[in-house]
Parts: sequence; C-alpha cells; structure tokens
Amino acid sequence: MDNAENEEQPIKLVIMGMENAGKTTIMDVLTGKINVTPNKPPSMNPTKGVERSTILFFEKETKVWDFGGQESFRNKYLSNPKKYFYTISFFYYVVDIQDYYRLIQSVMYFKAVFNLIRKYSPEAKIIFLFHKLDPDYVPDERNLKGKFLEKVEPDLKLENIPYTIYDTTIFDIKSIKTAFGQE
Ligand SMILES: Nc1nc2c(ncn2[C@@H]2O[C@H](COP(=O)(O)OP(=O)(O)OP(=O)(O)O)[C@@H](O)[C@H]2O)c(=O)[nH]1
Ligand SMILES: [Mg+2]
Repeated sequence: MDNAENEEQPIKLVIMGMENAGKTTIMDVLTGKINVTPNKPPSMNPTKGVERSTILFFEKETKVWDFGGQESFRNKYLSNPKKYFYTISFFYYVVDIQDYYRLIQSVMYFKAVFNLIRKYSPEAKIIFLFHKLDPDYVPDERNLKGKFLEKVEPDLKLENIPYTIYDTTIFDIKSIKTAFGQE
C-alpha cells in the first residue's frame, strides 16, 4: 500500500472508561442524536460490547469504537487485545468525576488499557475527559479528578507521553464539542 492509499484509511477513535461513565451519551450529544434537557440526564442503555459508528472528526471520516464498560466486556477486551487495540489514532478515556465508588477500578482499567495501547498503537493520542462536571455540581472535597491524575500521571510522565485533559458535561454542549475539536 502506498502513502496516498494510506491517507485514505479512516481514522480510528476509541472511547473507553468504566460502565455508566457517560461515553455513549457523549457521542450521542456530539453527533446530535440526542438533545439534552437541562438537569435531566437522558436514560441510556448500557453498551453491549463495542458499538461502532462513523463521524466527521477534524473534517476526516473517522471510525468510532465505543467500548461498553461493564466488567464482562472489559475482561474480554483485555484478554484479546489484538482484536481491539491496533491502529488507534485517538484514545479517549472517560472518568465520571461523580463516581467515587468506581474511581480506583477506573484507574486500574486505564492502566491495563494504556499498556495495551502503548504496545499496539504507540502513536495514539491520549485524551482524558473528566466527565459529569455539571453546572450545578458541588465540588467534592474528595477531588476525584486529582486522585485519578495522581495515580496515572507518573506512568505517563515516566515515558514522556503527551496527553490532553478536558472537563466535560452533557449540560454544556460546548464542553463536549471542544473536547472533540469542534469549537
Ligand atoms: N449528570 C450527568 N449525567 C450524565 C452525563 N453524561 C451522561 N450521563 C448519564 O450517565 C448515565 C450513563 O450514560 P452512558 O452514556 O450510557 O454511559 P456509558 O459510559 O456509555 O456506559 P456503558 O455503555 O455501560 O459503558 C446515563 O444515565 C446518562 O444520562 C453528564 O454529563 N452529567
Ligand atoms: Mg455506552
């Protein structure tokens, strides 16, 4: 395959994180599939396995792989990495900053996936979304964002790996668009 053909390969963007983090809602808000009513999170179904779709991302056709985050699916991805982690250009990792209960699991899941992405898609850009930072959200002194970063940043810094961080909420559509380069 020559370079010209190569350039026409669709880009692969993955969005991962624990169950209930808000991944599918983020994609649906981004693509206009759902309209958000103030103060009312839309009712969503858990994603079963990987849901694939196509979006325009920086004006390029981009394949989105939305990885359902329930435990059985997480184990499946981790035990069969070659099926999931090749040729990724963008790796979005969503952390629910209101979910204290799942925070440590989310750190561990990130670390496991990160190792596989380093191996199979070393060029992937890493983007963290600290999500559900709703306008009326009262900051929690437990500081989940800080705790998460405290645990994962040393790994990234050790290898000098660049990453980007966004605070997002579906109740501020601009925050979602900005995280996907649309503002
Ligand atoms: N408060 C609040 N709730 C949100 C936000 N984004 C999503 N939610 C809610 O979070 C819940 C889970 O959303 P999903 O998009 O299904 O989560 P998911 O990460 O795709 O979950 P899995 O498919 O199981 O991995 C739903 O009730 C959403 O309405 C947000 O910005 N703020
Ligand atoms: Mg989902």
